[in-house]
Amino acid sequence: MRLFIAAELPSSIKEELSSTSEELRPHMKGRFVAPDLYHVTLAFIGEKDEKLFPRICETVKDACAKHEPFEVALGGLGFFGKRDSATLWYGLRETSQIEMLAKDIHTGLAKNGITFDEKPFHPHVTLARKVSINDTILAECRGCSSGPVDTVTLYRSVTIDGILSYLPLAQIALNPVARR
Ligand code: 2AM
Repeated sequence: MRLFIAAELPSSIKEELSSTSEELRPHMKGRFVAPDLYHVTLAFIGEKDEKLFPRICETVKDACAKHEPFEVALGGLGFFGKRDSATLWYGLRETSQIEMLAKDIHTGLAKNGITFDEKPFHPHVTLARKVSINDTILAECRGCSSGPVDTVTLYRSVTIDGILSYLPLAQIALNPVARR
């Protein structure tokens, strides 16, 4: 199973991402992500045996129990990779809480012997892949919506008939009384 752990975004942010995507399409060629797939990856675990599933779930539960729901806000557009075949994303502002949550998940995974992609955490939402970057449009775009993150999902990534989909295997709520 190809697995990753992600923070769910509030609908206010997803709606802005979806309408920005529609505005960008005529200006940047690429494979735009369907709005129902928008998420912020907290840890990419990759291919793992099914028998590790309970251990991964427990790790996510333990980390989520230590965190209250928090606000995130959209920042600006950016990209990874080459300018003619880039991954286009929206960054987040006010990232200290999502960074602490990701850090606790990473620590738990490592402690429980679950390997994951250890590239530095850069909270973002991928809007499109294989994009030709248009600098003017990139600089003009600035997100304005914000909203709460209150759920973390363990996803299985599958491609069926060439169509990528993310199947939620477990949804874990953040803990409203974590700090009390
Ligand atoms: P992306 O949004 O930057 O493309 C499922 O593939 C999710 O895991 C995507 O959100 C993807 O990030 C993220 N991810 C992080 N590291 C990855 C890796 N090494 N390979 C594939 N996906 C990765």
